[in-house]
Amino acid sequence: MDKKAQTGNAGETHQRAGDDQQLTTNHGVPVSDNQNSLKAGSNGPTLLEDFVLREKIFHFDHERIPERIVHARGSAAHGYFECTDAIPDLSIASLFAEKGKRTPVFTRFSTVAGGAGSVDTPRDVRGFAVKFYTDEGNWDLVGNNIPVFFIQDAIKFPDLIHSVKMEADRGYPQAASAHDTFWDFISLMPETMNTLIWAMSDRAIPRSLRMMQGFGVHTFRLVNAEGKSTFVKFHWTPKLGVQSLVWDESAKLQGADNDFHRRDLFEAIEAGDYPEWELAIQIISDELAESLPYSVLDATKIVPEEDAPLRVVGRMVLDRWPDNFFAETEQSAFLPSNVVPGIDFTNDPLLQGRLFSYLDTQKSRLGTTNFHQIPVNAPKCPFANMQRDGMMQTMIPKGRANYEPNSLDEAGEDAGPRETGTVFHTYEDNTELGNEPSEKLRKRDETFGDHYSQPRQFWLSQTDNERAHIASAITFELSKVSLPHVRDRVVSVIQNIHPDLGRRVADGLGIDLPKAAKPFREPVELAPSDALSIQKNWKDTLEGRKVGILFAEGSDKATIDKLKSDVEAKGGSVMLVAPKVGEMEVKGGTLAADGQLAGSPSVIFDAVAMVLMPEQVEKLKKDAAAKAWVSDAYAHLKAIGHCPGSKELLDHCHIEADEGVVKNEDFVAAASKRYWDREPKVRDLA
Ligand code: HDE
Repeated sequence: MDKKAQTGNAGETHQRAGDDQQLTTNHGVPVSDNQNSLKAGSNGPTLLEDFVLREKIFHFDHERIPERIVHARGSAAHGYFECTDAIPDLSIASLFAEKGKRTPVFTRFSTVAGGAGSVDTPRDVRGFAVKFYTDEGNWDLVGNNIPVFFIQDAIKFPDLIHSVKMEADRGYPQAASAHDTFWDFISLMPETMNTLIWAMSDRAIPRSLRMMQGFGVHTFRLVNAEGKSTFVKFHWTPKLGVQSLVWDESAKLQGADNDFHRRDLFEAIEAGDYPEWELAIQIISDELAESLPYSVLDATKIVPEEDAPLRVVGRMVLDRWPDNFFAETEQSAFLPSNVVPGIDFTNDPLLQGRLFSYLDTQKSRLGTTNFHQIPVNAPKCPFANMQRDGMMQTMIPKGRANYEPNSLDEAGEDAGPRETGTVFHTYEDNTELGNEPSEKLRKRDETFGDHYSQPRQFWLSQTDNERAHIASAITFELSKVSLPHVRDRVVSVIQNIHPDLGRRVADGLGIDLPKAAKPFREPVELAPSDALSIQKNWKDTLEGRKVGILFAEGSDKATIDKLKSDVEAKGGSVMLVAPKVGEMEVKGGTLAADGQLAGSPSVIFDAVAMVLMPEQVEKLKKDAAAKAWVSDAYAHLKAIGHCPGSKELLDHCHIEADEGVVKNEDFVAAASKRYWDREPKVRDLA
């Protein structure tokens, strides 16, 4: 009997209604009329007999499934992982076996707190989940864009999430941490401090999903053919560099384009401008792990790149948008417990809890233990076992072999799958890092009690401007907290990160500086690390960036064409914006805009240029959308290109000349940067 036919992959069913296809019911019955229900007379009642109507409405009524309890809003794409540096010395994982080997992937990015229909640019951690369909099973690296997590032990996860989600009685705020319950929890749980400072930094307002790092967060282990284990952390580095928004820009984007990140990912893939990341491993030798003043099993801590450098092992390219959002993105199920031979867990107590949670949640979200048969979740290698039945079973196993051991083969029947070939062996040593397997206890390693050394290291590693953003972000969030004792407690706790931070936030809020809280364990001095700063690693490039060019009737076409082709030559994309979208007369021909001014505010661009005649500027000076276009671009520290005609609009908006406000001739060189030095001129930072 053909074993593959008995137990192979769930097939992909593509249901397409095309011009040449007859419309049918779900049971294949051809439908004669999709416009009118069946009635007793044209003014008569609808008949219960109408199975076409009933089936259609029945199906519609049940189209939604429960959204993810966290990470509900997400966007995903298909692609591949290519090994660029084989590591058979470290792992037998087949995807790392040889240079050039490609493994299909499905990658989903998400916000954490908001619902599925919430916005793309709140201040929030972003999920970065990758499913590798390896030839020895699926490996899911379910990470975030921040390398640390708020809590150390899975038992605190429901509390953390309850506190950050909309408040239980009032149902708001949606997709925001700026409220009482989150800060109440945070202030009582100093282990959150390291992730908090990351989450209050510009990391939490990424410019694009294509411009975020990703991290596996936990320490994992690679296991080689000799059974030797090596601790590693996984890092994704975006080819386009890491870029963030400024807070005012991200807040305004929530009105201008709810789908800012999803649209950007879709458009990039449609344009063939495929998002790409490098995957690196950070190898943490046992000696290093033992010498560090914190535990590598503590997910609230990083291991600085200066201590354990990154070794690039591959790249991921996302080159295909899902055919159907629900079937693939919504129904995708990622499980940290999905590992393959050569990759294994560590005793990180947060990771250990995740190994249970993700399997469990799929039953309530996808409704069946057979969620692994949904095409996006099914392995692309054959799978075979004795698990049977359950709701929505779509496979048809043949034969009697649904138990093991059996001797059916002795009677010439198929006996079912056996354990042969490469198998997953759990790494057995449980005495690493000084662990003493002992009596049952509810206890953490002592070093887990150091809550402040790393957030202080993060603070000291930032530029002055980034520090101002962190202090302002905490000030903003606490300004939304209505319980004074919570605000005070946060300020007393964050003083342990750095006295400056506490002072600046107290000052920004206009409250007295409370006494610093007593740390559970005195912090140690850690050397600052440049890798922790976005601005120190900023990549001046137009690749993947979008430029808006404002024009109107009578503008000079040659100037617009040149600006457009120069930006595109540097890898950027251009959107033409005008007060009207229809084709209009311009000097040298006709031109149609891609977007109307009122619906294409400058927040959706990385840099803007204007090609306008003086008489058009006179009109635009009375248009609030035009003034906001210019003033916001300036306030969001973007390059602004202008011609002699449009300069008047800048003056009208009180835009002061600086390095980023340039003539159109110099625009392309200026457009790849943000002008941080301008910030003190446009807002009062804490
Ligand atoms: Fe998750 N997390 N998580 N998480 N998580 C989920 O699983 C959970 C944690 C992360 O695009 C849920 O299928 C527990 C850390 C991502 O579908 C749920 C704990 C990290 C995604 C769940 C954590 C993450 C999730 C909700 C503490 C970064 C979205 C739906 C022990 C390393 C995956 C689902 C996607 C999703 C539980 C902590 C990242 C409920 C119990 C740490 C990227 O099972």
